Amino acid sequence: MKNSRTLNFIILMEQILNAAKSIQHYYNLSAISDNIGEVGEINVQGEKVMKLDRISHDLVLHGLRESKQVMEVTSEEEEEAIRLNKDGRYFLYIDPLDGSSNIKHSLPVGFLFGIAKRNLDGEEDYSLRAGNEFIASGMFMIPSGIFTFALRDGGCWRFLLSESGQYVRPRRVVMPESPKSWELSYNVANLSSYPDEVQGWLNAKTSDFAFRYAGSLAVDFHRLLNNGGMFLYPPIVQHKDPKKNRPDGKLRLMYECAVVALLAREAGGFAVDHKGNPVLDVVPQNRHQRSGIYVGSTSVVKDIQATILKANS
Ligand code: AHM
Ligand code: MG
Repeated sequence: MKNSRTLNFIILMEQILNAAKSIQHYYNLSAISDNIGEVGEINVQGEKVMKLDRISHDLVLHGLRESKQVMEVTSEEEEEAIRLNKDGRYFLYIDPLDGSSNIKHSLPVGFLFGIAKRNLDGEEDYSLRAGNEFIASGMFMIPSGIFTFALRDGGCWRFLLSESGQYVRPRRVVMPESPKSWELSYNVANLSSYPDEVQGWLNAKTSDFAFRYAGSLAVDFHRLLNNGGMFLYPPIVQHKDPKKNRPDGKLRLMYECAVVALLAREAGGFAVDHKGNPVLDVVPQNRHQRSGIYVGSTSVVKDIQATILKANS
């Protein structure tokens, strides 16, 4: 018997929720079981792989494989696409452990994912999907377990994890309209390396906002959804060591930027990339493509978008 569409999605989500709980379990045991260190490998991003990065990737993959619903996975931890089930319905884009530099301090990290559907009308070409083709995206805070989930055109929702391991008390997340609580979140150490127009905007506007930066997209964005304002990771183009420039930004389009862009949109916000294009419209050319990002309250993001477009016109 064939499963209904809804049942297929529920089966997939059940595995994602279980994987998040398992990551939380390993995170909580990581210091005591000596899993906070590095594996001794460099990942496709040229970054050090932490033991917990690898464990989290394996846990999520195990769940996705078990679900039998997934055609292909793109993970921050694997250079190539991971083909799972040729009859699966979904494409998954995952950052199994975002903010790894927080692990050794026992500070929070996140698990980010985006979901797109296979081509149901004909042969699947395995093309890379833009964020506006995602049907859902989500983010778990670890170790609190708080789960934020966006369904395309269905809103952004937050669930708490009960003591007995159930996701409970769904609450709709809408970014606050009042600028009173708005915050800016960016790595201020990079300020002088940003494009001139971004530096100019920040110098003129920073004092209108509070400032917060945890150094983990999941953590910083989690907070921003509650308080409003803007998280930004602009391109680095004027570093005094030119080898450290990142003209396309640092964060990854498919499993970081597009994931938070959909969450933001469903919470009433907006996101643009380093060229001023809406993040959700960008069709990836490369699985691990980097992107600049400006995400948060719509009016703030539109304001910096206008500045970027004008400077590049
Ligand atoms: P990662 O741990 O998945 O590699 O994530 C990269 C992190 C993001 O979570 C965060 O926003 C950014 O890198 C912080 O970078 P920086 O230390 O340059 O401010
Ligand atoms: Mg990450």
